[in-house]
Amino acid sequence: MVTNNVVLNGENLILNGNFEELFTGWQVEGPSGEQKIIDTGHNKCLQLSALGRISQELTINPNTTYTLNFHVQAAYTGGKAQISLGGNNSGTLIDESYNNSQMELKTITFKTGLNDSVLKLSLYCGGGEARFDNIVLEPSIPQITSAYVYNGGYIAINFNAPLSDETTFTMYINQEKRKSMTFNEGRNYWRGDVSFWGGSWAEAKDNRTKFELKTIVGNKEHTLVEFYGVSPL
Ligand SMILES: [Ca+2]
Repeated sequence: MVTNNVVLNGENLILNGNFEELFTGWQVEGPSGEQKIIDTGHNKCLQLSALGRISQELTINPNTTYTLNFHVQAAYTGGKAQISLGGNNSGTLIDESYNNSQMELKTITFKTGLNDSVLKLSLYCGGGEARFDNIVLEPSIPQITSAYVYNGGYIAINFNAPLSDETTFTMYINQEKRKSMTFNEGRNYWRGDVSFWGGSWAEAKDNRTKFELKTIVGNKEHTLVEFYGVSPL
């Protein structure tokens, strides 16, 4: 067995979630001066005063589980940093507040509604001053721990956790789109003949053959893993 796969990093759906490009990608709401970017020289973060609010709208898939990671801080005692997520059809999905006085990493996992196609993320302040940084939104697709060819014609794909949602994957072989398969919620691996993905045994046995497993993230296709054909020993 040869594991020659390259697992790629997830893709952040948020534009400029680390505020290194100031307010690029964000809609600034509320009175001016209530929202600013603090620059420590090697990192920039968002600071909101009581009436400050910024938001970003994103294309998302309906009925899909997403994970939002972010750093947050309520800079003064009694202050609150707030984050809300709304679907264009289902309305408010999440509205959370945080009062930790130091920057901390937080995670929210949520599912979009059946008829949602746009998600609005809002950051605001419920008193004192709220700071945010490193906002990352990704679909909750479990990481692929390995993907490879074995016995000259079979493909194995292993996830590090069961799928949160029914998810469609598409295989590209040598840059050519071949076949898609939809995996059920709860599945955490796949094994089968390369032909299920539209490939041949000759391709699977050739170590120049490049396999790329992709899925739709937001509104574009994203490569989850790359691996190559393997000559049987
Ligand atoms: Ca930053």
